[in-house]
Amino acid sequence: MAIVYLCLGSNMGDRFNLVQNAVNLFSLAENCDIIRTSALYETEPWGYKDQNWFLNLIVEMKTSLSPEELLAKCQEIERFLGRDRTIEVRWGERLIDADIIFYGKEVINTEKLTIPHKYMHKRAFVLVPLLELIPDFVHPVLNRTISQIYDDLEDVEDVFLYGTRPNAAI
Ligand code: A4P
Ligand code: MG
Repeated sequence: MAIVYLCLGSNMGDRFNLVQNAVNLFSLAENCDIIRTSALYETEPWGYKDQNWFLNLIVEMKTSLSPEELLAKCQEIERFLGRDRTIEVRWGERLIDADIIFYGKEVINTEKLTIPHKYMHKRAFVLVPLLELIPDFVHPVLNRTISQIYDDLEDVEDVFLYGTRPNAAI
């Protein structure tokens, strides 16, 4: 059994329903038990800026799936919700994205998987919801807590609790 953290995101279509459906599908998945989720956030695009804002949240889950099986489950849920990777650009728009941020304290570097997620320490949209759940968790490669990593962030993109973004069309 491992405790894992997934970051879910959407910036196309009915973003709210897509992330909610993704959480529901993980809760129904065999060998996956959701423990908690963070709040839902509306976040400025990181990376490629000229695209819609995202909705993001973190899901904390207990699972007996291996990291590879969990990745396959993430991709199955993405596909089920309509994601087609063949028409996407890097860091561009997507209906739904489910990334594995942490798998316990494991460090994995294979062709298919990098855990902890390779950009998580640069992304406020990942760190802010993680701060709610595990501020004192020590990143197994950087050897710093989530709070410390967040405090050191440069170029912080805007992150609002869903519904509190000024002038947003909800
Ligand atoms: N892969 C390797 N490690 C992992 C992991 N830890 N979790 C591999 C999930 N997948 C992992 O995935 C491509 C491949 O990454 C997978 O086949 C898997 O084998 P992908 O989801 O298509 O993503 P990518 O290549 O990492 O690039 P992508 O999706 O363009 O970028 P990201 O890193 O997923 O970022 N801004 C805000 N505010 N909120 C967002 O959610 N998301 C992105 C996409 C960019 N900007 C954003 C957001
Ligand atoms: Mg991804």
